[in-house]
Amino acid sequence: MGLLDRLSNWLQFKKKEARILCVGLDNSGKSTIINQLKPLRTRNTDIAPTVGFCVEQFNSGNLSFTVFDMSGQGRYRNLWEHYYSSSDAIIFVVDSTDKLRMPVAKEELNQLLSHKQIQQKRNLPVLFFANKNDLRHSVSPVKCAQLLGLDRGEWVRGGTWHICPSNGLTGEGLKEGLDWLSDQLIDLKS
Ligand SMILES: Nc1nc2c(ncn2[C@@H]2O[C@H](COP(=O)(O)OP(=O)(O)OP(=O)(O)O)[C@@H](O)[C@H]2O)c(=O)[nH]1
Ligand SMILES: [Mg+2]
Repeated sequence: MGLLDRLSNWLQFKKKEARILCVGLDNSGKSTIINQLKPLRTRNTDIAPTVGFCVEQFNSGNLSFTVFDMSGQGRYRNLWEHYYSSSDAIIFVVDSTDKLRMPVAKEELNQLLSHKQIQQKRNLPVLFFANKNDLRHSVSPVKCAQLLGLDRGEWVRGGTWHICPSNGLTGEGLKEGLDWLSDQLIDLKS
């Protein structure tokens, strides 16, 4: 094995750490999704609405994730901004059946994207889960993206986004999203 191969192997196996901020309206499924991402033996059987926020840790591929699972309830949303400066990426969870509150989700997203701490960042990846896609009245990820105005958002310089349909109860769709996020983060951190 040549030196360059050894070096790239070493880089590949070196653990990299990423801090992820998980936000979205209350009842969108954030804690349910994060629970699914944890190893089976550490998963909770009951998920209650989050009070304030919770910190969770898990590994995926070569990345070690620390996730800040924020409460989406109105009275706690002002906590989100305290974690903007230290986040490497954002996961924004949307209840794709909640058409009534899609404009509220859009407004919260726009506030996040236009926040000074976020605007100062470069290349911030934002992963959207169009969650609850198992339910009959869910809208497609394309429609969700439209309703959230993703093409018109004030994206940070070089920042990129991706939207995946997901089912927080079964974990369907989560791997696709996490793989995308890992690729973005590995590129940023190498
Ligand atoms: N049918 C269906 N229900 C889901 C899905 N994901 C989550 N839920 C349910 O949605 C409800 C809210 O889930 P949570 O994970 O507590 O939502 P949250 O976004 O963490 O809510 P807050 O902590 O209040 O901000 C729970 O009853 C979950 O079982 C999904 O993909 N499909
Ligand atoms: Mg929660």
